Amino acid sequence: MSENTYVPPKVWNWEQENGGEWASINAPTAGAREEKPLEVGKHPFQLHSLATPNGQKVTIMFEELLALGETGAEYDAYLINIGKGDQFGSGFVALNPNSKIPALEDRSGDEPVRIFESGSILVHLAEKFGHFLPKEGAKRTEVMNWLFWQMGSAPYLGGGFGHFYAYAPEKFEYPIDRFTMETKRQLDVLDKQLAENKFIAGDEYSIADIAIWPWYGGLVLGKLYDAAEFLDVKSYKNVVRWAEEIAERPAVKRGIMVNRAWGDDKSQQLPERHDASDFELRTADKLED
Ligand SMILES: N[C@@H](CCC(=O)N[C@@H](CS)C(=O)NCC(=O)O)C(=O)O
Repeated sequence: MSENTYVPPKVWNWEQENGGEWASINAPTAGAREEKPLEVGKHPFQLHSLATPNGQKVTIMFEELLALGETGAEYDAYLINIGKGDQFGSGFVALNPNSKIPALEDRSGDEPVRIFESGSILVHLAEKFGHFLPKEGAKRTEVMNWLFWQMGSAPYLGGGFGHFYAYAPEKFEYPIDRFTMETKRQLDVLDKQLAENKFIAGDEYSIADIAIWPWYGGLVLGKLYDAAEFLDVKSYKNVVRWAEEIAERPAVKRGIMVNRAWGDDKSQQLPERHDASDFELRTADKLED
């Protein structure tokens, strides 16, 4: 157990420089920090996001809908650089008062509709286009069960395990132990479910898979927090089988490129997407030439 001499004061005070990654953007207050309108493109859907796991859920969903021939799902995807604080611009805050990506505007109807929280966005799109969410009955409930499971569980993986294992300024044993235990428990929940089912909610690919894969699929495929060995992800064989299968879907391959603007392989980054041809013509390697 690490030695700790911290005694909480009677009233907490914000010390801006706590040294952790993201310290420069985190604050205990909400609301816009600067006047900054959002751009508006030509398509019915205007997405403002970043290719983190939460952002990837939505771009995968759009690419899956387009792959099914739903041309009404065309979208403009604009980059929100959360490291630079774009999420605190007035235009973004009007779309999502919680200042977190992903945020979507649906301009397909008479009045624009704002949608924030990735789960709400997935349900909105699934209902609008009639795909990846059964319309009624037990099958719909099971998809919703797992969709809400993801929303409640991933903060322990990202904000808990990922934060203390990868981002905190020092390694503290207590939180790493606590959140590793919980992350492994969650992986075991998924492993047991996927031992009995091809996809998360049964026989069919659904928004539950689309929500869970970027987090837990990413983790077992070694793409999150450099933690695959530490968590012994290979032992979750059913999760690995499912994650590898979903990674091969062409729409998933495209979806994870959108709003990505970091990493070594620039051919796999499409910082903004405004047209299907952008995957061929406007990846970061091509924009540099
Ligand atoms: N529950 C939210 C979580 C969104 C979220 O945490 N987004 C992160 C990136 S993965 C973010 O925008 N962080 C910026 C910040 O906290 O300032 C959802 O599912 O949409």
